[in-house]
Amino acid sequence: MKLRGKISASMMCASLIDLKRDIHELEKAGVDYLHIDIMDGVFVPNLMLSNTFIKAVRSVTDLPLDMHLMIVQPENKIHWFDIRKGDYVSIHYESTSNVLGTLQMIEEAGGNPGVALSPATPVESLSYLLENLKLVNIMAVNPGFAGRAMVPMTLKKIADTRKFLDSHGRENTVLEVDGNVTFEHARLMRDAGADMFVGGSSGLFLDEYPIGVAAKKLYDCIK
Ligand code: S6P
Ligand code: MG
Repeated sequence: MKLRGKISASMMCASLIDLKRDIHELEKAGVDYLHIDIMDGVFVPNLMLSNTFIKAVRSVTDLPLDMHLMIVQPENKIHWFDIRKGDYVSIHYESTSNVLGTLQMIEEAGGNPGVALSPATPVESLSYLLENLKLVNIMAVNPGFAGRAMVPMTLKKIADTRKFLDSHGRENTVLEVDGNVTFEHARLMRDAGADMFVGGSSGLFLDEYPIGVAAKKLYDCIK
């Protein structure tokens, strides 16, 4: 059975000046998670968000977080983060030689562990991690920036991932898709088997619609 389609709002696309206003609009719109991209300038060529940012977010909302760590050696940094029950915390498969150990650390810290796969990383990388995984984040763009175009193989990769998870008895592992989630792409990604959609500059923080209207349209695409 399909999991309910969920939206995880990409906070690097929110207004840093009017962050509180945007978070309250996201709450009103009923988004499921706040997606927090953490970038270290090494794993990806960009610096973004931080544990201090998370603290600020926590001071104005109880929404659960969906942390996406794009940092090298995450195993040395998991303890920096305020991880709470109900949060997802994903590390990149490509970011450490100790993927399994880091997932175990996330679980011990009270979070739901996830693995993100950059576009060129095969789905089969998940083979020996499935028992420790609550979420797989399929990157639809090369990680590092908002506003990039979807890599064409993404829809096939989502379908392959869903098939892979289901054939290993992991129907309840959440399949998240991150990057260039437009309304049109969201429909296709949903049909391919995605459950959680990162709403960024393509489908949630838009010039033409307020957040509440965009969220409603996006939810309509992922029923
Ligand atoms: C990219 C990052 C993403 C972006 C999101 C932006 O490295 O992991 O979470 O914030 O993809 O969305 P969009 O619609 O601008 O691609
Ligand atoms: Mg992300």
